[in-house]
Formats: sequence, structure tokens, C-alpha cells
Amino acid sequence: MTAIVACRGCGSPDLSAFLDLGRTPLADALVGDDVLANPALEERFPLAVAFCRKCCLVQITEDVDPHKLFVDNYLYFSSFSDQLLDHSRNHAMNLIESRRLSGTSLVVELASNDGYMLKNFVEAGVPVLGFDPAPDQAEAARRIGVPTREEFFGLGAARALREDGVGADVIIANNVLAHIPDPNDFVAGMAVLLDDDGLITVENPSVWDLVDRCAFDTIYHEHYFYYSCLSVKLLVERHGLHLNDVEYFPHLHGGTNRWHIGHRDEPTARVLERLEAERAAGIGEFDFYADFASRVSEVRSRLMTLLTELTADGESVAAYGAAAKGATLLNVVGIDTGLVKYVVDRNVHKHGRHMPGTHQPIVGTEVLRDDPPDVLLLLAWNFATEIIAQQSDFAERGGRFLVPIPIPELV
Ligand code: JHZ
Repeated sequence: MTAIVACRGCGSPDLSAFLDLGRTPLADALVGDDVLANPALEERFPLAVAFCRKCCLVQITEDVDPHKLFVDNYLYFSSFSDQLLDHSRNHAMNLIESRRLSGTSLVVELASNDGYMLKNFVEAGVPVLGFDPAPDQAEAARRIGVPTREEFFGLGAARALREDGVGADVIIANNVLAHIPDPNDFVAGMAVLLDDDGLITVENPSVWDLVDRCAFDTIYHEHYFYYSCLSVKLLVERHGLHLNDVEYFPHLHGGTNRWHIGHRDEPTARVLERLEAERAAGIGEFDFYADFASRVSEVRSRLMTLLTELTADGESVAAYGAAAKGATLLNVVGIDTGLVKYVVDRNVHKHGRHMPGTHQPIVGTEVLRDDPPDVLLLLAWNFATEIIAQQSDFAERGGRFLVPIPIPELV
């Protein structure tokens, strides 16, 4: 690990830590039989968050090598959520229409995962190129006809493409700007690769929502950064780019911004309003984050109390969603297999493994039909609506859902 002494965005040493979640295992390092047999093999890393008083970029204070995170230990496949697939398809269709994309255009996606997004362009006859260092996901994308480079993107990769005469009409970067330890190299790469009148769209959960909704579980080592419109604006301007628009999706990953970025400076009224709203809410000031740690403690203790009471009353509890955020929640709250017995998930690549640190086995959702628990803790609470609708049989048979964020409650 590398301890951070200066902001990774602007280089300022003026970093103020505001939350310490202790030492946690890597959130997507699902555990196999080797670690179960010898728990000492499981690594834990410090997880704390700081605010840069100069450029207001929120960031974790120590880096884990991205290779360890996204190549050695990554079983997240984007295609297991219908909501995300619909969201991505709508985005692709809008881009095809608004940018008049055709067989001579090029759409590049950074962190293209299993091809969940680019496949929409391929079907419409628009050429694409994906970048993703995760081997299984890159292979899955290639299998469905999405050309994918199995590598991290950065300035070097962008320059090499430019030397080959390749430029992008559209660059899509969803849930990746937070996932790279050097955002300047990444944004500089996008600036080089983007054609003069091209468009970059970047999606990431909003730090405003994270704090407001007390979504501390979305903090883990894969997420080096937690962005606001204010911090994104400063970051892209450092590389000659401009933040020109923002769309907001309150129900995606607990509140997601989609930023529109380009070479020209042509901000919409919407983005100017949003920047102003962030300033007015204090997102750019340390005070906004100052009481976050005590609010997190409150959620932790309420959840622990609820689970302990349910167990004492003889109710069996399992969890839904072997999500990365689930690993933070289980470990930070200290929810062991005595409180939550197992975790169900639709992602078959996760079955047979165990949750990091707390070691609940991960099984298929058919268990809920065959041998349902009394209560299901929704670790993937960001998909609560989708999951609760899918599990209507479970609810009809008397099962209850425990939604942990923003305030733990049984529904
Ligand atoms: P999910 C992911 O985080 C990965 P995670 C990543 N780190 C990131 O940045 C954020 O998203 C934004 C399963 N599931 O997506 C699939 C079902 O089983 O909330 C997943 O394993 N049935 C890049 O991992 C998990 O739940 C369903 O119906 O915290 C959800 O994980 C649905 C909808 C999901 O994010």
C-alpha cells in the first residue's frame, strides 16, 4: 500500500481525514477454500477517507495496487442488473441519435466490463473499442462481439492510439474515474483520444448523495475517489477539457451523476445550476463532511442492534447481493455468520466463494425458494426496487427485507 500525503488530484498537502473505517479486506476479493482453511492468508488494508481543502476532491488515504483489485480479484460483471442494462441501453440510443453516430464513428468505453454497454452500439453498426483489464470480463465482451483491449487506460494508451490514427467521437467512462489511482493520467488520456468536437460522458456516484444518504458502505479500496461536480470541473480543466453538462440519476447506485465533457467550453444552464447548488450545500467545504463519522457510527450500531434482536428472537437472516459495498458493510459493522448465514447473488461467477472477511457462503437465489430465511438483508440496497419486485414470492410467504442504508429498516 502507498500512504497518500498529497491530493492525487491537485497535489496539495492540505488533506483532512474525516472517516476511518479501520482495516478491511478487499471488497471484491471473494474468499475461496484456501483462505477458509487458513484465514491468516486474507489481507486487510486501512480504509480511511480525506477531503482536499484545495480542490475538494474526496479520496481514500492509502492506495492498493490496481492490479490486485481489478485483475487478481474482480468478479463484478455489469450484466446482472436489468436496471443497469436498461440505463446503459438508453444512454447508447440517445448518443447514437444526438451525436449522429454511424459506421464511420468510433465509440470508446473505458472499463467496458463484459460489453454490457458497447454491445448496443455494435448492434446498431457503430464501431467500438473497449478497455478493461479484468480478464474474465474482457473475454466475455469479446465473446459477444465487443472488441476489447485487456489493459488499463491512460495517457500512454491514448497516445499509442493517436499514433495509429485513431480518435474517438465518443468516450464513455462509467464507474471508472473513481477506480484509478492517478486521475490526471486518465483524464489526460481522454483529452488526447477525444476528437475536437467529440463528447466524453462520465458516470459516478455523487459524493453529495454518499454523505446525505450515509452510504459509507460504498467506500472501499476500489474507489480511490468520491466525486462532486465541483471536483470533476477542476480535474478536467487541468487537462484543457470542460464540464459542459450534468445529468442526475437519483436511483442509480444510490445517486449517480453523468458528466458531459468536451474540448469546447459551452456549459448548459443545468450544469451551472448544479455547481451553484453544490457550492450552496457546502460540498466544497470541509464542514460538510465533519459529522459524517458520527452519523456512520449511528447506522452501524442501529444495524447491529436490529440484527442481534432478530437473532435473539429466533429469526433467521440471510443477505441479498454479494456486492463490493456488502463487503464493507459486513466488515465495518462486524456482521459474522452467527448473524447473517449466507448471501445470495445472481452472478454465477461468485457462487461457491465466500464474502471477504466475514466468510458467509455465496449461493444462488434458488435457495430463497427452497429454504427461505425470515429476513433478507439487502446488501445491494441500490437495487432494492428491482430485487424486491423479483422476490415477491419470498415476501408473499412472509419474508421481510432489511434495508440498511440510509437508516436500517425492515420493510
Ligand atoms: P452492485 C459495483 O459495486 C462495482 P457493487 C463497482 N465497484 C462500482 O463502482 C459500483 O458498482 C458502482 C447482484 N444482483 O452492482 C449483482 C443480483 O444478484 O450494487 C452484484 O453481485 N440480483 C465497479 O459490487 C450485486 O448484486 C439482482 O437482481 O457494490 C450488486 O452489486 C441485482 C440487481 C444484482 O455493486
